[in-house]
Amino acid sequence: MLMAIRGGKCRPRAVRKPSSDLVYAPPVPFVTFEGVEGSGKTTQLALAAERLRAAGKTVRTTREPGGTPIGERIRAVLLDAAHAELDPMAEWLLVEAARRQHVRDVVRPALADGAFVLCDRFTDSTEAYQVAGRGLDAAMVEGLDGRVRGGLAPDLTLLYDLDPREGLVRAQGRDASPGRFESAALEFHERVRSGFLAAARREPKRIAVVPAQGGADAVFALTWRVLSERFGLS
Ligand code: ATM
Repeated sequence: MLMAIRGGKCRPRAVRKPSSDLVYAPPVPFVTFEGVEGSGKTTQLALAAERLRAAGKTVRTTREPGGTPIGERIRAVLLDAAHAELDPMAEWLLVEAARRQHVRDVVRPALADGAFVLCDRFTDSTEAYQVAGRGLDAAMVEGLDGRVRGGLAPDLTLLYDLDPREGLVRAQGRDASPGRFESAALEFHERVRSGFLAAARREPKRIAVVPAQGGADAVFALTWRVLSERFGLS
């Protein structure tokens, strides 16, 4: 039987498709990188990919929203600061549309090919941004999101935790013009951070909270410690 690595142990990973038939996914990890704006998760993902490749792993990096030609177009709509009037439910449905395409066209095929898949944001961002941040109904979001993912869940999530005030200063230094999420009020970003931390409290085995205040190298030492312990790498 094919096995998946989770919580340091090998267990079968059963994936329930919407049609309710069970398939077994290959024994390779699906790792997601989460955090508030400016938390440094994208840099950590790139460093992790480099280190894993140096260790001989096949690695596929990707992101949400995005990762497919359709998803990248949806991303542009979502991030455009000119779209200030975008309705919260419309925003969520765009996120889910991009995710559906991404899971089908990128994540599942890469896992099937035996690649280590590193994804910049995934379903925890929906809980943080759309539920905690925008105030959408948690059960509604969870229900559709589960269908969209077809039951696919990360084996490990690295959550880079940072005070959003610091993150927004970092992001302003990085981006020429602020995007639609970056332009939201500080209180919104504080709710997003609380949403991420609530998910981490609920799922401590899957979500590793990494303090993100330090420089990229210092934070990467923590990233690598989590990855190497979880997946038995040296
Ligand atoms: P990043 O480049 O920071 O990952 O920005 C993508 C944005 O997409 C992010 N904005 N900020 N800050 C949050 C947003 N997003 C959601 O609102 N819900 C989601 O489910 C995902 C995956 C992303």
